[in-house]
This record gives sequence, structure tokens and C-alpha cells, in this order.
Amino acid sequence: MKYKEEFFEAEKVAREVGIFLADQRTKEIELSVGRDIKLRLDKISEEKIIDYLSAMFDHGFLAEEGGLIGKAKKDKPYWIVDPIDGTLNFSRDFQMCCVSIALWKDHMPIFGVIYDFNNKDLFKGYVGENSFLNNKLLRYSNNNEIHQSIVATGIPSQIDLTDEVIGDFTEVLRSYKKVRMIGSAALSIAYVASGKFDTYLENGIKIWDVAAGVAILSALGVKYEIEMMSDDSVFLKAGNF
Ligand code: LIP
Repeated sequence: MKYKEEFFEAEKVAREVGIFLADQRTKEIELSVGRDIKLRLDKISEEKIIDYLSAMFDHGFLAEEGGLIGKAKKDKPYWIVDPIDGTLNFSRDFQMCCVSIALWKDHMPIFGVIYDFNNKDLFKGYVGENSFLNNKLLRYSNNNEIHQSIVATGIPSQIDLTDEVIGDFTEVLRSYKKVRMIGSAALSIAYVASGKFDTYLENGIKIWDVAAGVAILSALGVKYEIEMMSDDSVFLKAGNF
């Protein structure tokens, strides 16, 4: 494990920031544009993560609030941070939200950590090693029948919901037994890794929403396909698709 120290510290700061978020009572919305909202706490918690990790390591960042920070070059290891994935849920005290931190290089995951601070569940995976939930090996579903599968998906904040987009979306979902939209891409993927869901599909989701989850899936050997767009969004299919 070349980045063992980074892995350890990412878990530590994800837990610290998660505990901080779980304690917050006021969730002031700073900005609400289209289908997206930003809380003051998004910025505050992202700064906490960046300050902590940059005091220890030299890697740059790609972060939801701050974009590219420091010497983030994609051929060198760089952090991908989503301080609160599922911000809208968090703002309404709907407990599907988490802290998500990953280390990537050359468009490939090295490791990922997701902290579901409401349930005190820590998902983590290091590519080439394995993936864990609270230090117990994760087990994903081996259901390979699409019509028996539960697919998790979402409607990305930035997407233009034309009739054509909605049509394509329903066409894909029609093949599955059940569809779940929990409002947190990171947790949706963590639930594929832990066998609660069989599949995750989302077109236009931002890389920081899924980077840690992709690392966890990759470390676990779950099949996935990712297509990267130039605006930091991706088309991700994982699990049974
Ligand atoms: C959210 C995602 C959610 C997606 C939203 C949004 P945020 O992340 O995880 O699944 O549908 O568009 O991007 O903004 O709460 O970090």
C-alpha cells in the first residue's frame, strides 16, 4: 500500500468532519440555483478536510466547492473531495448523506473513504487490497439477473431534463425490478458494495460524488464502467448492468 498514510488520514478526517456535521443544528442555505443548493457547511467542512490533508501531504485537490486546488495534476495523485454528498437530504435532516474522500491518479482510483455520519458507518476500499464496512469485509450481491435487480440512480443537479432524457432514463430503468433514488450518489454506491442494491447508474453525476465509491467498488472487484466528460461529470454504471 503505497499511500497507506494518506488512506489512514483520509479516514481520520472523514470521521472528524462527519462528527462535526452530525452535531450541527442550523443548516443555512447559502445558495439555491436550479436543482442545486449550497450550504455554508459545505464550504466549512471542505475547508476542514483540505486544511487537514494539505498540512500533511503535497497532493492537489479536486473538490466540490473549490474545484481544482493546489497542484492538482491528473497524472499525479490528487484528492477528490465531496464534504457533504447528499446536501439537500442533509439540509432536511433526511439521513442519506455522507463525507466522501478519494485519492485518484491518471483518471483511476487509488482508494476511497465514505463516512455515513448518521449511522456511524465507515466504508473504505484500497484498490488492489479490499473494501470494508467498519473493518468488516464488504460483500456485494451476486445477483446477475437484471429483472431481479434493484437499481439506484439519481437526477444530477445540472442535467437538462428534456423529454428525450426522461425517455432514455425510463427505458433503462424499465428492465429492473426496483428503482431507488436516495439523493446521495456516494451512499448509493456504498450500498451496491454492501449488497443492499445490485446496480448503480447515473449519467451526468459529478466525479466528486462518485470518486470514493468507484474506488471501493474497484477494490472489491465489482464491475463498473465510467465515462468522463470534460466538465467533471461522468456516466457511471456499476454492479449488475
Ligand atoms: C448530489 C448527489 C445526488 C445527485 C445530485 C447531487 P451533492 O450531490 O449525490 O445523488 O442526484 O445531483 O449532485 O451536491 O449533495 O454533493
